[in-house]
Amino acid sequence: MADTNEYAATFQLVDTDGDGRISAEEMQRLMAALGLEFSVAAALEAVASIDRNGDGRISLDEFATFMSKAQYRGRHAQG
Ligand SMILES: [Ca+2]
Ligand SMILES: [Ca+2]
Repeated sequence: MADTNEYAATFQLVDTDGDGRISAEEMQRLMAALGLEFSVAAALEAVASIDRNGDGRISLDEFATFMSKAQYRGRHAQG
């Protein structure tokens, strides 16, 4: 089980309108903040890859699941 508390602060930074869901627009803004240029299509694709219930937005739960998997992969990719 992913620990949602661990990712809540990050999630809230990304969820700029505070509706509890990360939209493709917010994903695009996050990538821009990270210095990456994402087209709307790429942002939609990124959201779709993290979205699990098919509502087209990322909930905290979905975000935490994605982040914990990403960290797991990252840790094991090193070396
Ligand atoms: Ca939002
Ligand atoms: Ca969703």
